[in-house]
Amino acid sequence: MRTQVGIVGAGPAGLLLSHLLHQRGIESVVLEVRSREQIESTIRAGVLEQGTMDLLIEAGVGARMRAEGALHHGFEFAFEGKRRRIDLTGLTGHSITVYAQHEVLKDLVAARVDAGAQLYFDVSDVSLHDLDTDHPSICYQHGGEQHTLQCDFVIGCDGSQGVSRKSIPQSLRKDYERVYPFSWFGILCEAPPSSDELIYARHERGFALISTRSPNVQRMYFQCDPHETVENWSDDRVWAELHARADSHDGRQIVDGKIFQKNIVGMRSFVTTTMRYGRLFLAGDAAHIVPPTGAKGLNLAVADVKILSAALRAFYQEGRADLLDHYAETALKRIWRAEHFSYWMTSMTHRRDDATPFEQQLQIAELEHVTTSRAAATALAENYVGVAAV
Ligand code: RFL
Ligand code: PHB
Repeated sequence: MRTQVGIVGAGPAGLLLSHLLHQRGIESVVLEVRSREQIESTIRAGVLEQGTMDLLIEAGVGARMRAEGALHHGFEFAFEGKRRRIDLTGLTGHSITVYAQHEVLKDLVAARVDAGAQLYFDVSDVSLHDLDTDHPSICYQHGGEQHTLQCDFVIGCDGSQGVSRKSIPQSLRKDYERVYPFSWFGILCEAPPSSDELIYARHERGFALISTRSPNVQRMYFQCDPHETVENWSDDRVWAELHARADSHDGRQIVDGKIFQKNIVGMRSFVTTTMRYGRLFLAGDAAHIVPPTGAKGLNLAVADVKILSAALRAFYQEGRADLLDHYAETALKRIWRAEHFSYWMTSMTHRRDDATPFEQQLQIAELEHVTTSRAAATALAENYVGVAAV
């Protein structure tokens, strides 16, 4: 089999790239190890930046997001028993939409299937070959048979554990990493929203985040030990912890409900600046990871493929390779901005067991500052909505 662009992974990066390339007259094949049902039901991100929404709408896959997603014009920080609002729209003129990642995936899969895309789920044994030549290929198993896909380019959109990044020789790769000494315990529950807007809470017991999915389903997280297990946490214990961390002294309380999913998410910052190796390009989590505190991961994946689709269009339609040559340099500006923002939001709001009382007071001083200084709040808001200068 032959195609122009072979895409490994049908997450947001791979599916959106394949869709954008199709709209620019470029053929692609997407290979995914998981089933369609699995990718359409895995609970992950929830916050879409304005630029992500605009691109999805422009690409014709934003109708359901517009109808069912919730537009948010601000969020709150909870600390020292009080709540302080960051007026995203007032400070930046932009907003965010809360719309679950797996709903974005359903919309993208439907659009790709409608267009007759070559999208293969349940593939296995994916390996990449001849990447440093102009005729790379991808070998994989599907339907009990061995296949080889010849292509002009291979795009690695296979997330942090995929095969693409590992196919770049370690000696050529420049990687940067930070592992945090805590994780997030996440729940989904049947309850009305606890608040009109998201709440990021800093408490001496640890961080908590009150998010939402729909008028009837809420998403909440609290910082936990990385060795914690879901079995250790009864529903009552979860609610006691969330109340302790996120309720405010003026009587505003989060609303309990029936918990129907619990999971634990690790926290890591990672960047490989080697986003290209010959005819292989990396996009999304395959190239970089952020802790979820800044809500940037999905948005960065979308930003990467926007740059990459324009570069591939210039290559095929104008015979220009310069945009491809500059892909990593262009993408890394936004990536490092988001890496810093996510690290900073995490550091300002999470408990560290080794923090001295002095350092704990610094966290509170910083939260006071970003919630009272218009200049500091504007900088934070620009980063959160995704319009910070890079
Ligand atoms: P994905 O989504 O991991 O997709 C990669 C796909 O590749 C497949 N794959 C392979 N396919 C073929 N061959 C192989 N060898 C393969 N190996 C893997 C996988 O099965 C998968 O389907 O990467 P992509 O497309 O780069 O998208 C990145 C985002 O998914 C990720 O950054 C976000 O979910 C991060 N994130 C958030 N991002 C935001 O922008 N806003 C948020 O509010 C937000 N909240 C979150 C998050 C991530 C979380 N978790 C679980 C880490 C909240 C959480 C809890
Ligand atoms: C979510 O709703 O899952 C969510 C929201 C904001 C974040 C991270 C996750 O920063």
